[in-house]
Amino acid sequence: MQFLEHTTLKVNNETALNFYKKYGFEQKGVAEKYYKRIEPDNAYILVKHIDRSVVFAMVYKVTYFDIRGFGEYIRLLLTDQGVEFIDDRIEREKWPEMKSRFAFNQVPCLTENDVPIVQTGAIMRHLGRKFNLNGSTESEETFIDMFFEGVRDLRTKYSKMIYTEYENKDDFIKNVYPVELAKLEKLLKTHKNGEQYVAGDKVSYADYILFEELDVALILDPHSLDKFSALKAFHERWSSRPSLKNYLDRRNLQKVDVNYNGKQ
Ligand SMILES: N[C@@H](CCC(=O)N[C@@H](CS)C(=O)NCC(=O)O)C(=O)O
Repeated sequence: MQFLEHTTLKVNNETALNFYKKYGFEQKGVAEKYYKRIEPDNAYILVKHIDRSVVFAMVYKVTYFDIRGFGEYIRLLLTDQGVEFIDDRIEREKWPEMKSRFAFNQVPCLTENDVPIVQTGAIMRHLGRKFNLNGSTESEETFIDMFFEGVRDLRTKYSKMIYTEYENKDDFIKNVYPVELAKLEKLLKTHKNGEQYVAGDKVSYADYILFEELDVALILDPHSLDKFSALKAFHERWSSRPSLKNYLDRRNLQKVDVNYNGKQ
């Protein structure tokens, strides 16, 4: 997409004319007797075209490990929104020497035109503001924040099990997941009966975390969504979303791990 604009100048002498030509202005004509009190009274009309898509183009880089983890919400959002980004995947061995570059010594980090942003929630909200994924009203925005944080809580419980209590996996599937997923199912249904997006009829940044965590749930237990029809249908809709298709196909092909200890 191009956002062409032009800016126009008028000058009355050759020196000024040549000066502006050096900076990309073209002479488009002469306005006769333009000046009332200046000699010469003719004005050269100069025009410069500005491609705003170049001026405003942001360069994005997502720095994270070569796993899905927290970085995946950001990758999914940018991919779905058609925003190109540098997918910077850190090699584990290089991490110890890199860590101190990041504000809290952790990733994910989104770099936007050289400005680093860390903390997953802050990154997602930032992108939500940039790409209009924050709802249309203050209450929608609050709901989206609330939903996002709720899904993060589920992830925290999941991560604790994966990294520190993997032997409790069956118990987690039987007793923790159903309780947590029931909360999300209920909340999802409060907007358009859960048949569209988290916040109703418009995609928001919370949709990406929900999709990712439902996908992670299905990897842990392919039956985890059987009793949650709204969540299951949501996951199916997002799995076949055209804007994500290539990305998801590639991810499946490459068998990218969900967690860095290889358990899932
Ligand atoms: N509160 C942070 C936590 C980030 C975090 O825990 N990052 C982990 C990977 S998921 C990390 O950088 N681990 C490496 C380390 O701590 O050295 C967020 O939400 O982004």
